[in-house]
Amino acid sequence: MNWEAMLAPYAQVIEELKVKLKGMRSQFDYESSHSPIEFVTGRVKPIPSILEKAENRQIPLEHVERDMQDIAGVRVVCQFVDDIYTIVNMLHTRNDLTIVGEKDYISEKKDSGYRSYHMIIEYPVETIKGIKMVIAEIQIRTLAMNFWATNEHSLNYKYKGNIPTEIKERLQRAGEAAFKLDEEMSKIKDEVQEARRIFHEKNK
Ligand code: 0O2
Repeated sequence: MNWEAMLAPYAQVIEELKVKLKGMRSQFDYESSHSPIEFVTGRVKPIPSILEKAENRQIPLEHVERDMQDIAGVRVVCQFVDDIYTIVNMLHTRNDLTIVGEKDYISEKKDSGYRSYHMIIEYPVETIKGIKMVIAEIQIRTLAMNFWATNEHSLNYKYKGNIPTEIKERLQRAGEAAFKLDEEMSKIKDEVQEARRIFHEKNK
């Protein structure tokens, strides 16, 4: 399999989605209104991770493009939980992508304690051979959820998926604390937004 050639359209999708999402962010800034997007990142899944996931989930390599939905991954990080649903609703109205799946791991967290909103989209990308429909995953989460998930991901990597029970329990507690932080911040959201707006206006 020529992985580089196969993955090239995925890299293009990520770049295009990043430009569009960052564009949304700038539009909110120009209007001096609260942006539901704090920052956007993206990555093409590294080839060793694709191979490992394919093996774990028993996906034949010829079906990887069809069955592995996070080869192209874009992450949108927000300040507040409400912002996540604002972005979800905005993505639903777009004509340049089709939403083919959604998982709300916020209202129902994963057993690990993971919280995030996942959207699986189909996105048409122009290649030298014509239009290719590429599947990508958009993860939308708050800063607090992102902090938790990044640390848990590192620990999972370190312990090869078998995090010791004591650390797992700490992670569960940290996950609940992160959720509580999101809840408390939501309650003072208007105050925080007003403060940011004043700061923004002053520094224009
Ligand atoms: P990477 O690139 O290193 O992050 P599915 O289980 O397939 O039906 P799901 O849960 O949407 O549906 O997909 P999957 O494959 O379990 O997870 C996709 C991605 O979501 C993961 O990518 C992670 O980025 C994130 N994720 C899911 N569950 C967890 C979790 O418990 N903890 C953390 N930290 N992240 C999670 P990968 O494959 O881990 O690769």
